[in-house]
Parts: sequence; structure tokens; C-alpha cells
Amino acid sequence: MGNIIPAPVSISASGDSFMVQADTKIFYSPNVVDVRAVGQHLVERLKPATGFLLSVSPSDSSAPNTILLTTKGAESSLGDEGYLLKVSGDRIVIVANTAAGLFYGVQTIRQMLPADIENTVIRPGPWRVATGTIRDEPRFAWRGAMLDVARSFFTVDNVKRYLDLMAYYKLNRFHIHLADDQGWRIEIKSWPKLALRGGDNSVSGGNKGFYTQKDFGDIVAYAQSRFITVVPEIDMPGHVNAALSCYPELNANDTAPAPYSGIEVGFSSLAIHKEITYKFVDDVVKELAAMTPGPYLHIGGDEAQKTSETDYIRFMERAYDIVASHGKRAVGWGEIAKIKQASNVVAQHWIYDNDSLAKMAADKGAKLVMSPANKVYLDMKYKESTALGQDWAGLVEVCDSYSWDPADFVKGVPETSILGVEAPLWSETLRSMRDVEYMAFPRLAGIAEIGWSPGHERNWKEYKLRLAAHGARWTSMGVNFYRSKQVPW
Ligand code: TNX
Repeated sequence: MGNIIPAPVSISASGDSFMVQADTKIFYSPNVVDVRAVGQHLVERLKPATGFLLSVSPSDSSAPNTILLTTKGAESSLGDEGYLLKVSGDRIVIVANTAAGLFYGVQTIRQMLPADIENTVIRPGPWRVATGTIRDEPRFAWRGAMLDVARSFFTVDNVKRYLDLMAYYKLNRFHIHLADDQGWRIEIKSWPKLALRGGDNSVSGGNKGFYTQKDFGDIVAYAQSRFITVVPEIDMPGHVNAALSCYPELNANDTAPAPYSGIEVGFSSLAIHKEITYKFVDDVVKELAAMTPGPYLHIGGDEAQKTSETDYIRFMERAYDIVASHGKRAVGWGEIAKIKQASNVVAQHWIYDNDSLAKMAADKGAKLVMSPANKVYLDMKYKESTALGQDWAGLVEVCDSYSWDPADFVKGVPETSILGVEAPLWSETLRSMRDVEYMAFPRLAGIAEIGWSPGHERNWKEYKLRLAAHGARWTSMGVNFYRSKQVPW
């Protein structure tokens, strides 16, 4: 039972096995939202490799040869995302308070089956699940991954693939970086050139394109069905050359710059002193908020090197108010701690050697998401010879990215101020899903464990053995991963 990532809170094995067979039935609690869909998800995950199309029906009873997904009798201490999984020789029962908890129990079952279960062609099995009991719940509420689709665009299908991989590791926040100097990737009906022209550019050699609002709805729905909240980001007031190049009036000098396809940062800014800028922000935020069922909207705020400190604060405070006026909670990169409304924001700590910004955020009552670049930036090279990625925050081998803890990363920021962790993946050097997968795996699995599993028991020597077992799963899934020499594959 031991190779589950993220490691469950407690496992006790009883030495026997349950066998998934062609006539195994899935039962789910009737009249509980989304639970049927979780049962259906399990059927779909099991079908390609087993060839079985298991039946799914509403019932709270546990009979021999069934997998029961139930909310009946769930302890309140399991919370919103926890589950209890009992596997005996003749049945499997997952108990949780919510469909999300049942969904995580299902991900655990997938990982207890042989690695071949992730294959897309039918295999003989046998499809054994070891017996025993697992009780599990997450340490942190925010377990995220970010994809930069602005430097290089990734299609809706690419994003769905990433969401599937995230769900397998119980990640629950998908932050999508939708606009930057090199490209604007989301249709905004009130400012149509943003996507039409701003989408028709990328980093040199990257992919161009944009999501229509319908595409974006498709991404949101797919994420929701995997209990993942989408957090859309429009980076402001810097990182905006794509928008500036479409609309001259957003520039302080009324002149649109040329589209940009390099990899420099910190050179562009919205015109802080023009009222049209705030009309623009309001229109964009309004449309984005309407497309986003989740509570969060990310407004960037990093590397505004073209903007004075006073202007930066003035701009971000107004942007904050605009986000609040559309009913959303603002998320920003660490620099957002400087604004007066900081107590209500989620600040994403990325400048790994700037403790004072993180402390300022915590002291003002903000919640922090830990994304220290030297640990969790998935675009950092693994080693000098890694062909993809950058190295400004150092080389980040698999062990480095696993061996740290959110609660003691910044002295003076207590665990109670920390909402969770998130792994950003910037796409300056990425061109395809194969590239994305190579930089994300194996590191993303370890970051998921940091977000979910109890901190005190984690250690690399034990983790690397579990991680090694996931190599075969990624091979079955067709995931292109980095075969680090640190891991005994
Ligand atoms: C810094 S991290 C940036 C991004 C770059 C990244 C490259 C952050 C908030 N800003 O604009 O893509 O470095 O690693």
C-alpha cells in the first residue's frame, strides 16, 4: 500500500487483496451533489486498461464485489477534503463528507492499483488493491500549480492534460497566467484587440493563440469536475506589453510599442495616471470575474520596475478595489503586501531571499501561498545540462524541490498565515506539452506532497522510493519526465 503520493495521514495494511473484476459494481450515495460524477470518473479511469465498463448506481449499501462511495457516517473531523478508505477482500468503501473527499479517495485507489492501470490499451491485470485502512486529509487548503500560457500558448487540450496530472496528485488550484509582455490569451469582448492582436504573438519560437470565453468555460468546467479551482491571472501594472501594443491609449505617451518576443522582464507599465487605465482594468476584471466561478482573481503586481513605489501602490490599491467590486478576492505576487488592503489578499511569496515582503504580508494579516523560486519554480533547470528552463534562482534538483517546509521557510511567518503552496511553470523556453511535462515531473509530485501530507514525517530518503514507483505510472500515462539520478527508478 506504500507508494501513494502525496503520502496519506495514516495507513494500516492487512495483508490481503481486493480484485477489481468485470462485474465489480460502483455504488454512490444518492442525492449528494457531484458524487455520481465521481463514480463515473472512476469508471472512466479504469476502463482503458482493464477493458471493463463498470456499472455505477445510487445506493448506500455495501455489498460484496462493490466499490462504495458514500457520505453516510462520515466523521466531521475529515473536513471538506478528507476521506476514509477501507479495502477488504470483498469490497472497498470510501467515506467522506463531500464529493471532493470521495474524489481524493478515488485517486488513492488508482495509485494502489498496478502501474499498468494508467495504460491506454487493455492489459490482462490482475487488478489487485491491497487491503487495509487509510485515513487521509490535507495539511493545506491551497495546493496549486501555475501554467504560463502567455509567453507560449498551450491549447485547451494541453491544459486539460495538465489538470488531469494535477488531480492525480490531489492538487486543487490551477493558476493560469493569461497575459504578459509577449501575449494576451483570453478573449475580452469590450477590448477585442487584446486577444485578436495580443494573442497573435509569443516569445520567439513559442506558440501563439488565445482562448475564447467559451474555451475558458470549457477549462473551468473540466477543472471543476476534478475539484480544481481556476485562478485566472492578468498581470498588472507591469508585464503588459501585449496590451500596450494593442491600445495606444493605455500608454503614458499615447504611443503603442511594437509586439515583444524576447525574455526580458520589468520594462512595461500601464499608464498609472490616466483614467482610461482604470476603465480598462474594470472592464477586463468584470469579464474575467463573470467567467470565473471560483472566489479568486490574480492581479499579478510583480516586477513593476518601470513604476515608482508610490505609483505602484496607488495602482494596486485601485486594482484591488476593482476586484473586490466584482465580488472576488485579490491574489497577487508577494509585492502586493505593500497595499493598505493587504489583510484581505492572498500574497504569493516568490522572491525566495526577500523575507521582509513575506513578513509584511503576514503582519498585515494577509494569507500567503508559498512559491519560493529556488524550490518550486518548475522552469528552473534541474542541472546545468538541462536543455529547457532558466537558472536565475539556481539549479533545482528533485531533492531540492522536495526538501523544505512551508512553515519554516520564512522565519517569522507562522503556519497559521500560510494558505498553502503553489508551483509556477513559466514558459519562456517551453514549446510543447512534452516540455511542460519534463519540467513538471518529477518535481510537481513532491510539491503536491508538501501541500497535502503531514510535515513532520516527510523525508527525502523515504520519499524517493515512493517516487521511483511513479516512474512506471508516468510511463503508462505517456508522461515525459526527467529521470533524475537522485531517484532509484
Ligand atoms: C520571474 S516569478 C517572473 C516571471 C518570469 C520568471 C522566469 C514572477 C512573479 N515573475 O515573469 O517568467 O521569473 O523564471
